[in-house]
Amino acid sequence: MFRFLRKKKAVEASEPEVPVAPEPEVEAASAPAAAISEAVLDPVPVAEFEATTGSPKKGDEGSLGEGAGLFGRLRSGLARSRGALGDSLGTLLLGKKEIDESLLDALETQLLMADVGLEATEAVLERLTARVKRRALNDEDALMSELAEVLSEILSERHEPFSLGPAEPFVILVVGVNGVGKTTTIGKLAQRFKAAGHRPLLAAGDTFRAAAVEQLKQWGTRADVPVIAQGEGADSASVLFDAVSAARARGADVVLADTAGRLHNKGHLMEELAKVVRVLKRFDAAAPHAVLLVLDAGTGQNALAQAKTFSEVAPLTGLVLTKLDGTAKGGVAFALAKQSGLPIQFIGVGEQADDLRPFEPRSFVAALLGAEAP
Ligand SMILES: Nc1nc2c(ncn2[C@@H]2O[C@H](COP(=O)(O)OP(=O)(O)OP(=O)(O)O)[C@@H](O)[C@H]2O)c(=O)[nH]1
Ligand SMILES: [Mg+2]
Repeated sequence: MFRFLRKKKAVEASEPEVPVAPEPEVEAASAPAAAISEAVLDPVPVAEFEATTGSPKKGDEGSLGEGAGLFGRLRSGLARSRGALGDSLGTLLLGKKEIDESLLDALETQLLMADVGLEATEAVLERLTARVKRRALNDEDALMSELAEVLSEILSERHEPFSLGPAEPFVILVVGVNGVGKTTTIGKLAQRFKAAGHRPLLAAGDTFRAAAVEQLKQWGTRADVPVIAQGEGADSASVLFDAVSAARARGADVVLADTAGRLHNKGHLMEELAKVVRVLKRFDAAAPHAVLLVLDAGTGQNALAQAKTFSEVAPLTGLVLTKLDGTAKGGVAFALAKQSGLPIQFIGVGEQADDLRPFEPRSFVAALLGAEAP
């Protein structure tokens, strides 16, 4: 049962803002391409590498529980979406004792405006009506609590926490349109896996921009993991092939492969991605073992179109929904859960390493609606 914090509004308002550490500056590569080519970039130990509070233990990379502090961070990360969804739903239900037609209409409008999408909205309204009828509820807190249960249910149906399978190296291909947070997500995952006792290796498969290699190298340095790169303009598939060979030679158990941002409506770029997948399969028919599509939550309903087109060229296994902290469109998580056919496995709610966190439906809904940690 969800417990709501509406009566504690004053306390919440005075909660200190959680400071957000800036991302490292990413400079354009100063080294000539030749200097980077064939480079197997050895890790540089970083003394100040911080083990984050969110560090999982080995074996639970995708099912981290929420401590009170982490939940507070999640809640502050989702503040804008809570404004668009949770608070307005709370206002609609205020003083309501039953669900009538006009309340259903208002809820529908609110859910659609908050990017929940048509299918998920219809499902919410149907299920809520059925539950309220069945239980003969008659006060606003009970209604809100039922709404939270229904929202959690929708997110849970496809839910599947990320986990590293037995394959070694376990190859994770990270794809998505430009600027959604692919490279950052890889850096954060590298830190997370490393903290859980794994031996990750990064593959600089974005060969379009020299700066992309530099950016990945910085994350490699931070997380103290090796980065395999070739020169700018190299064949992305060949970099990944190199990386998997290097992982085998060095005993790395996870390969995190970056790829160039590509617009989902550009056929030739998508064909190139299909080639990357084919080349990886030559190594191991089961590879890539995971293909994560990174989506910027701020794109709202367009995220669905991206999921559809990418799934036509690469065997997607899960979604990463980033930048939830910068948008009011967090409701798109429901649309994705209902319509994409893929589980959301990680969410990004800020720029610190532990702001990339395993997606947990109940925590997400509680943070979105202003309830206590489940
Ligand atoms: N606030 C916030 N910023 C994020 C998050 N994830 C990524 N970013 C920022 O988004 C920007 C783009 O991130 P990148 O990781 O470079 O994105 P990308 O998909 O690799 O971009 P391309 O390689 O150009 O396609 C960076 O400034 C990141 O710091 C998040 O969850 N929250
Ligand atoms: Mg990138």
